[in-house]
Amino acid sequence: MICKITNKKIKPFMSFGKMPIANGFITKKDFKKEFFFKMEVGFSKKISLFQLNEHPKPHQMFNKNYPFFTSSSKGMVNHFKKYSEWVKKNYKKDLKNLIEIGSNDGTFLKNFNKKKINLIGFEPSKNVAQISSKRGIKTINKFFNYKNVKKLKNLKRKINIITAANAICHIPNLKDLIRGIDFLLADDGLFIFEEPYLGSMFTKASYDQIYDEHIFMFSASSIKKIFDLFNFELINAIPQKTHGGSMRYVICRKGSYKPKISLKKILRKEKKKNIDNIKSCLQFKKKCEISKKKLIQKLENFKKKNYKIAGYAATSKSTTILNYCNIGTDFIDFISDTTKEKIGKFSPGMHIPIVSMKHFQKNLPDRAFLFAWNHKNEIFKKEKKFKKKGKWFAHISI
Ligand code: DWN
Ligand code: SAH
Repeated sequence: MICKITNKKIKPFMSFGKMPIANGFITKKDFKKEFFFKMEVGFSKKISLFQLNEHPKPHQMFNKNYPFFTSSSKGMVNHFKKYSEWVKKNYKKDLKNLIEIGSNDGTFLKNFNKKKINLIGFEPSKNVAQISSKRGIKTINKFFNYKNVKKLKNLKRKINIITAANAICHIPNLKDLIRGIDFLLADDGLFIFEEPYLGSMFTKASYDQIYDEHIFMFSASSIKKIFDLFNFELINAIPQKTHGGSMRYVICRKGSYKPKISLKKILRKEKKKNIDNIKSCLQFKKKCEISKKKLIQKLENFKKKNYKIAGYAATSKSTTILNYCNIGTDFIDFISDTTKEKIGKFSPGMHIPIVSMKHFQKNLPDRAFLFAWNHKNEIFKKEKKFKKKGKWFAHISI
């Protein structure tokens, strides 16, 4: 495989096998034409970058039927309110122009005053972009890439803040993304984004963060090394609790702001924990293999006891767990979810029926696989009735 930044050859260190589109919820008539790719991961030593080898083309994942909506979790709606407040508080200059990459249904942008700030969302998935437009947010239904960005000639070097959340790791051509940022960002502008954190994935062995959309798993070390190559600079990294452990990164043009002292601490910690080198990847690989064996044993035990098992929340992450561990309807009767676009369809690859939350509540199982373990507080609060009958479990400790 080839590193997507350095173009150097790297050897994949692990394969998760054949994978479908993580958000490719499917109807029976389409089973035969389902798309699969080989999901292998590699690590670029030079820039400490954890990345997928093969992946589907962006429009195969992000199109008019993208079934993930940021507003599907109350916790995330609250988080984006706080994130917007942090941005407003931490940008000490006059905020005139702000662009969000991967703005989805507008959950983040709606927190800003559009009368005072020129707000623009870039969102290639048409159905979610339409929701954001209906909320009155200027949304460009296109991929953020240099070709599309350079059409915004009047905004050249005028954008004070470019933000993103859980979107930059979805963009395979990072060099092109940075070219777009370079075109738009004001001289003293900031590029602020948060992404699932490689360090958290390693600690928890939450390998389900790896799927087609997540081309990269970033760390502060990798982000620093990547942006250094393009005359930009990482000046801050702030850990976040979202999505099971994320990191917020702040980037500026080289030399335009002073890096925070706390950043040094994070980089040192990553070095100490080998997050900046392949050693941690090899440990992670072992952890994944053990986790897979244990999960299958657990499910077999449940079956021996005649337990009814259901899945809770048809997350993108669940696609990796189910396909890597080869878990289908032999173990799990159904997966319940709140998203109407997923209900009535089948899970990608393993074809487990997706049902409503009402179905879950009427057919409480003995054991429920919490696929949205990252939203556990929100879910446990809602599902007190289930707790009286059954127990939650997951592939990681929850
Ligand atoms: O990076 C990404 C993150 C931000 O969101 C995307 N690539 C895709 C998506 O990942 P995910 O599907 O793993 O996201 P969540 O937020 O862990 O799960 C969302 C799913 O969970 C939705 O289908 C809704 C469902 N859900 C539910 O059924 N009941 C969620 C909550 C909170 C609930 O109470
Ligand atoms: N920011 C939201 C959505 C994350 S899901 C949140 O944190 O909840 C990833 C989003 O990025 C999807 O809505 C997808 O359509 C979008 N996306 C993927 N590639 C993109 C690109 N090149 N430019 C802009 N958005 C992109």
